Formats: sequence, C-alpha cells, structure tokens
Amino acid sequence: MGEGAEAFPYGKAIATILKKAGAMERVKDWLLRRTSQDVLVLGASGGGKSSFLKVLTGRNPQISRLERTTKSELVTGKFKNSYFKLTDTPGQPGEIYQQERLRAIREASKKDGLGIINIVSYGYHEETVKISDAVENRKAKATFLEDRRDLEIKLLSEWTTSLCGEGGAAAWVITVVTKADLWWSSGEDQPVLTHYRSGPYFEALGDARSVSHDVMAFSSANQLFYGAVPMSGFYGDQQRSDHQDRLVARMLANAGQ
Ligand SMILES: Nc1nc2c(ncn2[C@@H]2O[C@H](COP(=O)(O)OP(=O)(O)O)[C@@H](O)[C@H]2O)c(=O)[nH]1
Ligand SMILES: [Mg+2]
Repeated sequence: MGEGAEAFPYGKAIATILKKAGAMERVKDWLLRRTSQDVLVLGASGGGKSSFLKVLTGRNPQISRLERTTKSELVTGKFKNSYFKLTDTPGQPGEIYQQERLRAIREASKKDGLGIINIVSYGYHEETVKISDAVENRKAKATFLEDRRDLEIKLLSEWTTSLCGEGGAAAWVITVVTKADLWWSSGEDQPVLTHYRSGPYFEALGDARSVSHDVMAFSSANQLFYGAVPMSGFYGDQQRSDHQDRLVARMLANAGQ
C-alpha cells in the first residue's frame, strides 16, 4: 500500500490495534474496494442498541428510557468514511415488535457476508417498566437482572438458526456486552464476560458458535441505572475509549475478511 497512517480514516489508536492483529492490510484493501458491510444490530429493549449506534456514528449516546425504537431502521449517521450499513431493531417483547424484528432478520438473511451485533448488558435493561420493578435501595434487583439475562438468551433463538445455520447469511457475530460502567469489577477477572464467553449465554448460541464470534466489553456513556443505581466505580473514560476503539477495529477486521 505504501501509504502512511494518515491515509487510514479511523485514527491512530484503531490503526495500532489492527496492525498488532495483523489485519491492517486487509482492512485497507476492503476500504479501497468500497464494498459495503451490512450489520444487523439485535438485542432486548433497553439493552443499549440505539446508544451504541449513536456512539459509532459520532452522536450523543444518551437516550431517555421512555424513548423506544419501534421500527427497524438503517442508521445513516456518518460512520467516518466507511461502508458499514447498520440496521437498528426494536427489542420489545410485544407481538408487533417481534414481527418487525423478524422482518428485519428476514431482510438481513438475503445479504452476503452479513455481520450481526448482538447487544447485551448482563440484564441491565433500562426501558419503560416502573423503577420499582428494577431497583430496590439504590441497587439493581437481582431477580430483575436474572429475568433479563434469561430474556437475552431467549431472544437468540429468533435468529441463530436462520442466520447462522447451514447456508445462513451471517459471516460473523459480535456479542457486545455494553453498560460496562455499571458492571465492570475490580481486577482482571470479569465474571460478566465469562457468562457470555463460556457460561449459559455461550451455551445457548447454538449455530452462532459455528461462525466467527467475539464477546467484547463496551460502554456508551456513564448513566445511573433508572436514575438511581450508581456506576460500579471501576470503569473509567480511558477504558471506555479503549473498548470503543477495539470494537470498531474488530468490525473493520471482520469486514475485511
Ligand atoms: N449506564 C449506561 N446506560 C446506558 C448505556 N448505553 C445505553 N444506556 C441507557 O440505557 C437506556 C436504553 O438504551 P437504548 O440505546 O435506548 O437501548 P435499546 O432499546 O437497546 O436501543 C437509555 O436510557 C440509555 O441512555 C451504557 O453504556 N451505560
Ligand atoms: Mg433502540
């Protein structure tokens, strides 16, 4: 290629990650080819999909929990100079939302080399329920988090077979475990990531385990859960920025495969 890092539109930090991973040349080729990468963004309502997409497209990620996504939509915000076509989806349980989601999944099944980003947040789903359903004494209710983690697992069955099974459209899946500001713990060991990498969630991935799959920590912003539960206190701005860079680098590396 012979070009310096300046020619790479995503900045130095992401360039460094890609070089370290030995993926930089392929990514540059992909950028030159200008082929687009379709990405379907899935996950339960309140898990953080729309905020995640706002971060990727350079907008303020904070969204009111009462402001829900009701239609699947192509996110057209400028993702630097890239060719990612990201589709946001509604994650609500109601029949009409499920139909809307299944429509987006069917639409995505026609694509070539589809990317799937499944957004989860260890059950920290912030949406339209009463605060008292989710919070008690300024702590997230354990039963609420458990129920929502079960829902994260249940939702997998809507797409893993059709998109990742034999002849499916998906080339890669990234499970983005967002809201790390709420669940990040001290020390090296991150039990939340273990749940997704080798625990019950991983077990339930089914056919999605046969395509390229990564589990990555993420956070869009600091936000008190339901305006009441504080952040864990172990997650800083530098880490957020690192996680965001790593995620974009992974998306680029996957697109360039
Ligand atoms: N603490 C925290 N809250 C977040 C994060 N990402 C999103 N939220 C909040 O969680 C709520 C639901 O997010 P949203 O993106 O609408 O979820 P969606 O239903 O999956 O699209 C909103 O109030 C967001 O501001 C995060 O990384 N950390
Ligand atoms: Mg949304």
